[in-house]
This record gives sequence, structure tokens and C-alpha cells, in this order.
Amino acid sequence: MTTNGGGWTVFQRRIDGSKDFYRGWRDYKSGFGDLTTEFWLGLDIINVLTSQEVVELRVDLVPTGSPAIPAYAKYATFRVGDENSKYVLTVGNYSGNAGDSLIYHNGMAFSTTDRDNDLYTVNCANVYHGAWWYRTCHASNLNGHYGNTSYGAGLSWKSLSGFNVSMMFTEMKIRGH
Ligand SMILES: [Ca+2]
Repeated sequence: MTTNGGGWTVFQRRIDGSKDFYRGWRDYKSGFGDLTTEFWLGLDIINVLTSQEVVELRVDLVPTGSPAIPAYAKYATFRVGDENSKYVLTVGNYSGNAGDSLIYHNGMAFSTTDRDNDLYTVNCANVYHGAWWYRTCHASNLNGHYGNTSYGAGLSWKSLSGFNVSMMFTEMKIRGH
């Protein structure tokens, strides 16, 4: 909670693969995991937090590899819609050194293994073992399968390390600005 001046609310963390992120709509809506290790805070809460005030998003990443160099992406614009909108993503105004692998998902609905809201012929959540604002399918997949180096199935951030590297650490967080 102290990164870059503090005041951040973390809503996603992957750190050791201890929690299963291949889950359905209900779990992504309400949240799951353990705040001290790995968790997803919940789309309903993220919707409220990004609707009450203007917030920025920060994504911290550490790719698996040697050396494992930390990188980040910041977005001055970030909102997640309510359930009626299928938690549509609004994101923009990137800065950082990880590259922008979220803008591809701007305007997309959220999809899970049991809710196909993407634009692909089949369910991207099943193909890439995750849950995300998939299009056809992704440029990032931070709820993917921890440690999986198969094409796009791990914790990908395309602009930093392509589709065959899975992050050993991810954190997504917001704060008002
Ligand atoms: Ca589909």
C-alpha cells in the first residue's frame, strides 16, 4: 500500500500460485483469495471504488526470468462498469515502462470460464485459462494460470515479455487523483 506515495487500494495480487484463479462469474463478482497472499477483490467492489471518484490504476509486474526486473504500467483513466454492463473496462492515458497491454481491452466486457462475453468464436477464458476483459483474445492475462509458459495461458503482459513468459508477481491497485 506504499508504492509511489501510498494510498493505494490493491484489488489483485499474484505472488506464489497458492490460489486458484480459474473461477467462474460469481467468484469474480464477489472476490476470492487471501488478502495477505493472492486475491481478487471482486468486480462489484472495483465498480464501486472506480465510480465514486476518479482513480488511476497502477499495474506492477515482475516477470519470471533472470534477472527478474520489475516493471509497471500506470493509467490515469480507469473505470469498471457495473454488472449490467458486464463490468465493462474503461482504461487509458498510459505511462510506465512495461508497455501498454491493457488498451487492447478498452471497452470490453469481462469474461469468465462460465460467461463468454468476448468477441472470439469460443470462450477466451477457457482457451487462456483465466478471466479478463478479453477481446479476441488478449494482450494481457494477469488472472491466468500461474507459472504456465504455454502461449498466452500464463500471467502474460505482451508488451513486456510476450506470450510465453508468466509473471512471478503481479499487483493491480487504484487510488484517487
Ligand atoms: Ca466468445
